[in-house]
Amino acid sequence: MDEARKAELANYSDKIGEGNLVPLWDRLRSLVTPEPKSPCQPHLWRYDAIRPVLLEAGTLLTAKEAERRVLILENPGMPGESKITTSLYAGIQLIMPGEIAPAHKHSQAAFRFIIEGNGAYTAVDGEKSYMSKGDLILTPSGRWHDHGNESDEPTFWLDGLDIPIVQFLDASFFEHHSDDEHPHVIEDGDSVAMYGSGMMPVDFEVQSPTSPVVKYPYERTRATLNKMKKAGNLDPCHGLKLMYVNPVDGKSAMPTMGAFMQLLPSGFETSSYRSTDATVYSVVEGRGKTKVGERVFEWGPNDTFVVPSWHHHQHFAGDECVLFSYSDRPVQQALGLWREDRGNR
Ligand code: GTQ
Repeated sequence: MDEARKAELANYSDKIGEGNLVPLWDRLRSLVTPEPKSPCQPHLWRYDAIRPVLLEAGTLLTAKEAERRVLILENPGMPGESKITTSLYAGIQLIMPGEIAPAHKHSQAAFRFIIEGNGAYTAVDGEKSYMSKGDLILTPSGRWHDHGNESDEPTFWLDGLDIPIVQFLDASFFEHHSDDEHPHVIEDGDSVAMYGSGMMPVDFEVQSPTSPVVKYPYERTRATLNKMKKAGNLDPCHGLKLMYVNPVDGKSAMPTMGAFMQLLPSGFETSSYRSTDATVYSVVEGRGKTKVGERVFEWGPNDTFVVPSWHHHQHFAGDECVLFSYSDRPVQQALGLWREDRGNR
């Protein structure tokens, strides 16, 4: 294009810009990309580096003062945005013995994936779920929740929330409870017994797209993985992989976040895989490494790492490994956008 025409088009852009109009021909290639193009970067956070500084925060402010004593895992490709992927949030939360993180509710859905400690709890609408390592506890959108620690050890967990999705949709509401704790009215484990044992109360009415099971205990998850291991049938891309489901409809336990647990036998190498759901991993057991594009991340128990959308990756298990992960897969599937590529590279 000659200089005169370029100047003419630039003039035109300036002129219509005053009316809040923009020519699509300047933007089309960056708006509609041939493949996912994300600011999200692959990254790993070592638990050994987080634990001491989070404990230090434990001496600086109480859980009540902080409301939630959390260090956000912020993706280095999106500084200042409090996101681990473009659509999801991650943080590591600490609650010290005797503390209470006061009751509140918000539109954002959350889960807690327990990393360290035994005997702290989350109460959801008054149902207490006591925490052990590897448990998944759901806090669905709009439900009261408070956290407490009745044990004598600090308790750490991974918080996964759909904050960026709710932000994108401008649908955020938040409220404090009038008391620090919503009255605790239901015994621990009630929801697992009522809805998560292959049976349901006969007149159960679905009131929410989130699973009525509040806690998915690691004991059960691990036992299922052990059974799968005995049965064999390893998937070349995933090893043995489970999805946390809502027993009401067999879909994802949460509508905005998919959660998974996988086992990689000792020495197992996964085939190259990519999918459009950027995925956050939390290492439960074992040591290994993950190759993401040209980068290699070595990980061990309680480390967190993120694989961005549509990045080729492969896992290499050292000893037998168990990996928890979550992503926005149910959102993409509901919208017909989710894609995977099982290799050939
Ligand atoms: O525990 O309710 O990491 O509201 C971020 C926001 C945790 C929580 C977070 C929250 C919470």
